[in-house]
Amino acid sequence: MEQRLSLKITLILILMMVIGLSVTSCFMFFMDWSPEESEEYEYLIDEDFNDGIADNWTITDGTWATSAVEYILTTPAAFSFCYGSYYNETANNSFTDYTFEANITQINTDTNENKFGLFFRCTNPGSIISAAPTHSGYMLYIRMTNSVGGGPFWGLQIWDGLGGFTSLMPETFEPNLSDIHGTVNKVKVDVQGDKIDVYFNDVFIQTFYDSTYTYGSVGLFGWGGATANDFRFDDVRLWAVKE
Ligand SMILES: [Ca+2]
Ligand SMILES: [Ca+2]
Repeated sequence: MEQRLSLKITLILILMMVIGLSVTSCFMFFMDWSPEESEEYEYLIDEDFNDGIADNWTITDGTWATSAVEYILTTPAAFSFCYGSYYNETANNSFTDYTFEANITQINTDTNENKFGLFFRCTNPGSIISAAPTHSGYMLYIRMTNSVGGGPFWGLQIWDGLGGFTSLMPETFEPNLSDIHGTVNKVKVDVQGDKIDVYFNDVFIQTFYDSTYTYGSVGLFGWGGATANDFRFDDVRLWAVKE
């Protein structure tokens, strides 16, 4: 009898554990576990441009305007020229590990040279189009299409501060991006030590390991094309683990 009783108790305990685990996993499934919701993290940039002011942004090249909705870059019809705006480039280029994201859109339908996206870990924010280019850091770009056609594409480059770059990710087709002009794409990069994670539209895409730049500021950019380009940036956020 005693053996039966202890067997019953054991079975009941196992049943309670199974129920407990199921309830916990259901709870975790429905919870939002994104780091931006956590008290462990703090925003260092949180800009929606809805006040009509691009607070702490420094324009390096190009014509940038702030509507009460978003940050607008108009590039001239200047093939292979890049235009950037950096977040407070002199004061905040010591960011180290962080997550950086923005909603980015191309309005016009130039079908050729039209890269745009995020600069991160810029140790020397500056022009990459002048006669003496100084920009150094990573460039994560998306592109609706290219001269060959197809798309959308993306790529990840390391700029050396002398106008040259190497590709961590050569231009690649990516189905999780939209190639419909006027449609928002959310671009996100997470840098922790030498680990670089890329996300598009909240979908994890790929991890890279590179230690060329371990700290630096962030920026937004768009390239000129065969025609003038109209790029839009919104909901630019950067967060990091609280000190
Ligand atoms: Ca906005
Ligand atoms: Ca603002």
